[in-house]
Amino acid sequence: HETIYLEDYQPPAWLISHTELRFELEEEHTLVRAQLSVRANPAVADKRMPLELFGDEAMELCRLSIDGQILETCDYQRDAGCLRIQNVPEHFTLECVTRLLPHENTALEGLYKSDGMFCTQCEAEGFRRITFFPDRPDVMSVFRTTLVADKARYPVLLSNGNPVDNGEDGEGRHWVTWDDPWPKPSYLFALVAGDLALLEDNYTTLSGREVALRIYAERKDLDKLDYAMQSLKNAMRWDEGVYGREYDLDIYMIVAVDFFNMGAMENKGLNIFNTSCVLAHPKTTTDLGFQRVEGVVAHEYFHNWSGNRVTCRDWFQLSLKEGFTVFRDAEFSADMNSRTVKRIEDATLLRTAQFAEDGGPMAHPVRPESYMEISNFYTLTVYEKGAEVVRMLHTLLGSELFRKGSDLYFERHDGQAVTTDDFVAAMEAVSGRDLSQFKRWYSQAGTPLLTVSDQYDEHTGEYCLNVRQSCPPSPGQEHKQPYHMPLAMGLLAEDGAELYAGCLELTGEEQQFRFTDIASRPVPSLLRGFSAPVKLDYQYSDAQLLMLLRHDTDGFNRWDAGQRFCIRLLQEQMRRYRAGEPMQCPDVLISAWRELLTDASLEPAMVAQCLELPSEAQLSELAEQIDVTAIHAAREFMRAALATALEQEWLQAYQRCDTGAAYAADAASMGRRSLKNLALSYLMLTGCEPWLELARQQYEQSDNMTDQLAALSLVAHSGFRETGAELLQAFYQQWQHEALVMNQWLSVQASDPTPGALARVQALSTHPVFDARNPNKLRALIAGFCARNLFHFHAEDGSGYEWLADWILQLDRRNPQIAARLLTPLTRWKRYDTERAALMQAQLQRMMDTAELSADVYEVVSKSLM
Ligand code: HT7
Ligand code: ZN
Repeated sequence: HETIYLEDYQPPAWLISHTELRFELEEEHTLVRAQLSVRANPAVADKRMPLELFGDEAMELCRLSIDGQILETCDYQRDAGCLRIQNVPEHFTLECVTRLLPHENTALEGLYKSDGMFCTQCEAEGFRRITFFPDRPDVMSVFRTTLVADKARYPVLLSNGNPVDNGEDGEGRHWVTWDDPWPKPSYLFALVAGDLALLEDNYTTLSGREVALRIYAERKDLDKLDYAMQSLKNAMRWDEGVYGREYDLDIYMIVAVDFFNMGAMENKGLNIFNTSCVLAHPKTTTDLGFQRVEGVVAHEYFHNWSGNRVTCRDWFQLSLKEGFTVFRDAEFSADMNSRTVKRIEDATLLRTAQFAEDGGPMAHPVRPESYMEISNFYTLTVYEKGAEVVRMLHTLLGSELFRKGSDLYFERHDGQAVTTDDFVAAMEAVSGRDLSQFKRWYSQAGTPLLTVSDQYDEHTGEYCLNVRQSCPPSPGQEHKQPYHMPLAMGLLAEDGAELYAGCLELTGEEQQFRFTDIASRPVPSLLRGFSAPVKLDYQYSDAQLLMLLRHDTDGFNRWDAGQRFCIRLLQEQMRRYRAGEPMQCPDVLISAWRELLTDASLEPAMVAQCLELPSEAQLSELAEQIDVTAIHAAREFMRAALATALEQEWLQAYQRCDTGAAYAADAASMGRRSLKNLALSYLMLTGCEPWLELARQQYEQSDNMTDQLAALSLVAHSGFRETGAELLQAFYQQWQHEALVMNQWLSVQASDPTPGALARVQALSTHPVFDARNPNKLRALIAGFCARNLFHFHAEDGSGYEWLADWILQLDRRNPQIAARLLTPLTRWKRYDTERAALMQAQLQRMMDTAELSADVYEVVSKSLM
């Protein structure tokens, strides 16, 4: 498997101004005729460069011609995914006919079938599975596409742009031609053909353009499209208001498909969505699901500018569009819901999963320098850390200058394929600032650590903060240079009064900041709002953390202080557990939580965030060496202790939040439900019958999936095994025909921490609702067990590891992208005790010894074993 390097980038020698495609979609095969208008790139001096087209090795080439002249096999070279033609004229038309087998395409890249409908996924390199093409993001072309198919089976025929012509072809076949006036790279091409139902609406842009909004899904799901439609309209309005960006075609389409490797895809004018990111109905979708739909619909819409109008020069620049777009969707969600809660969720994801990626064998900079398989680089680092990098630019420049920078970026590069340097250059131009040091965020991997200490002189009233930054080595990067970052902070007096609030800029390895006229020793509130994606080490006392939890004016840091305190206590219980000492839950924690729980003036969503203990995954990420058993034991002990000590308060909070109001998908109602279900989870931990009854009642009487599923999972994961089994069966009976609900059903069982977990998931893998060809089902069952049932996945005998490796080997032949993604938990083997590490390593080695691994799995396995 070959490695591609950023430093080897060369501009394309040949450009394609127009691409005309004709798809004959049939049951046994699809014929694709592509006509490309090719011309030499005037910016490349050497006009004798061969024309290089990418095309999947397995794709059948039926005919190839230049200006009508058929090429024989001796006229071109075809090897490993590439077709080269020497001595071509400066301008010509290339015609290429390929024959595809979409119904046999289980990789879900290129053209494939999902539940009987044809659809495509071309990012990153799927177009080369459709036809031979310079399938690289810096070759942008205008597409005209004709789809021909049986009218009864496929009444709906869609592609990018606007429909410009249609007709009947006889023998029950019909055709539609679509024209997309905006030049685009091939990764943004899409088609859909199927028997689909439609929800239609319209939108008038700020400048008065009428846009038809169409969301397509299977007929049975038509009642689940309203929330996505509303989210789309909100996103369109928001992008006009906040970024001054309008939509640019007459139609905006979204299609829901059940077989999809990721969440959704921003194809120009024709987004294709995983059903899990577009369908939403109170009865079948949880609050988390609603929020996901809102966020992903907005994300794909925002790509129309940050991704489509201005795209990436090469795949190393992926974060140019993904980091920026995640930042945009996060700000949108913050504006639509609770800003602080959104920030807490994002910071938690970063600290738990992205920091782990940064510390693992697949660690890479936001702009990677090399890859074997680009699909492996759609990562938390590129997306989430990339978004944090854009957020830091926003913080450093302020929102006005940032908006000017974004305007300039879009104006300078509209219609171009550019780099992260171009993005930063626009920010430099409007601010007059030198951001060259800042760009290290794009080139250096790893999570920086800020070590902060302070001194206070009570005679002079001077307070001094010393900040040291460092960053551990990562693969291929031994030494790191200091970063430029914003450190938002405040100083609080012992009684909680705020003495200072502001934002420091860090640039040096070690810096001192002095504050004068400080009347008494202050408590620093550091890294407010998680102003940089770093780890923070400051030796807070317990009292200081509890004071910040009570009084910090920054909501994020209030929550964070509480979390830091809990982490400290949990780590102490882990130590006790290992030493065979009794574990303890101190009274200070109980009273602090009582205070939060009984303060009805606090936002329920925030209280719920504060009263959730750090997850086992986060505690793992924080550990020097991960002790799965001690983490599980300490956390479970603490949860049980808090459940018993605050039983009355949990009940009161439950009752306060259980308003009896009909379901609403707004932030306040979601917040109440989250606190209510958290309270129920603690009540259930007491093991008392009345709370089982309460949970059962909630299960039976709730009018929404959030409450029903919460009750189900609490009972199913409890010691009340019989009732748990009964509810699981009832749930199955009620929802067996709703695929997305069945994913939840699988997921609840896969994450059940009670004994016998592996046997349960093994049995579920042969259950009729499970389908190993469907990525959502695989994620529910396999990731549900391996990533959300850590105690059992890491069973001492290595059975969890072996089960996962069996799956990876089986899936790799079918869907390499999914196989490589599911592999992640095994890549972290070096973080565990010697015995577990050896067992995990052995499974990786077993995979490595297997012939014909895909590039996807090979890259992850080989880098993990280094
Ligand atoms: N830009 C989209 C990426 C994507 C993707 C990548 C690899 C394999 C399958 C995929 N499906 C979608 C999604 C996004 O970030 O908006
Ligand atoms: Zn994206």
